[in-house]
Amino acid sequence: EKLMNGTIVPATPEPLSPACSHRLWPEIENTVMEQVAMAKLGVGECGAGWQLFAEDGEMKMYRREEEMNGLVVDPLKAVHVVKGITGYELCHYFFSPQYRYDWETTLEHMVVVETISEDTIVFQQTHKRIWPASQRDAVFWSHMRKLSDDQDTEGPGLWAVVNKSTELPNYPANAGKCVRVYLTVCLLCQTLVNPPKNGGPVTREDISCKITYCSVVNPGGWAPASVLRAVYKREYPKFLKRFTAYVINQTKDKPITF
Ligand code: 16C
Repeated sequence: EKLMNGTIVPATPEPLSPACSHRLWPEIENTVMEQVAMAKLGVGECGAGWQLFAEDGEMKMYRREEEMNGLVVDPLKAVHVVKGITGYELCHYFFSPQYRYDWETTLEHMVVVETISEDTIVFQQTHKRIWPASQRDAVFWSHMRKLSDDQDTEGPGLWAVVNKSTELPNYPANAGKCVRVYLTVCLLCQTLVNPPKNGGPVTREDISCKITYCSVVNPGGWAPASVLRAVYKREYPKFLKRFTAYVINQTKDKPITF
């Protein structure tokens, strides 16, 4: 930028996330970069062994059977395309605590433990019990951000929410009746715009969103493998269908937010 007196000043850099001075920041930064890079890879590109286990219209869900110390930790990767909503809108409803009980059916209780900044929150959640295992809880940071889209720098870009388990002295693991689960979750959303032929304003008819949802949950303690696999085969498709339908419903009469 050239000032009136002729001085050249560099263009304003992208503002840093307000969470950048927090103790968790280096981990958040590294995890977001790693998770987004993984999410961008197609199932064919990110290692062998992905099996399709659920399909419904545009939605496809893959898992890889994996165990760690005798516990099922199968990674999940889901892709979906949904009409009428943007990546920002999906991420906003996924990230924001005030909507969580509306769409998260496995949830029993949620507490915001720390608000690090507008885009970074630490949660404690208790989930419904799966018989015959013990009830589970999770403590995780959640971070939402806009990413630059390499293919289309002028476009609405990419939005992501990354959730990752963390430790908090005030919420020790396995202290009460719950066993602590350890999760790493990434929701990556790319808005696709079909410019209207008449040159008119973009409506919800002209937009869609390509979603990638990746998740790894370590159950943290004993749970029968067959029960666990049966539960996630039912619960992940239910989550993605219900959550996307919820966002469509919430936004249908609101202006589009990119
Ligand atoms: O990503 C999702 N939700 C986010 C906001 O809540 C966040 C939470 C992830 C929760 C991860 C699962 C925690 C354990 C759940 C226990 C299962 C309860 C099922 C009750 C059925 C009556 O990232 C959307 C998450 C969608 C969750 C699908 C269910 C995944 C089950 C994975 C197996 C967990 C091991 C449980 C061992 C008993």
